[in-house]
Amino acid sequence: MKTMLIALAALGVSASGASAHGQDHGDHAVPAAGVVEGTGVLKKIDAKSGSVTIAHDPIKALNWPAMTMPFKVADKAMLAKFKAGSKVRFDLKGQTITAIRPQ
Ligand SMILES: [Cu+2]
Repeated sequence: MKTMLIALAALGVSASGASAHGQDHGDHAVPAAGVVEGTGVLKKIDAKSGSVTIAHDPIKALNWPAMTMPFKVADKAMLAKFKAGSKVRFDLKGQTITAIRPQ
């Protein structure tokens, strides 16, 4: 019985660690891999501040699950031809989108 409780406690720790990882992956450091490509749907475009909210698909290279999150864009002009609802493909360097194109 004692052994079982210890095993459950260990499971609890690793499970909560995993979910925190998923929830706050937006704060992760820049991956060593450099530019990574992602796909998703534009939810919100803020051309003035140069940021977008994307419901992105899982990004395997970063071990990110699918989620909706904000990104900065390297150049605001890149956003001119997009609308909320557009399906896009984007290059990501850290938390910044360096290129974006229709999917
Ligand atoms: Cu995300």
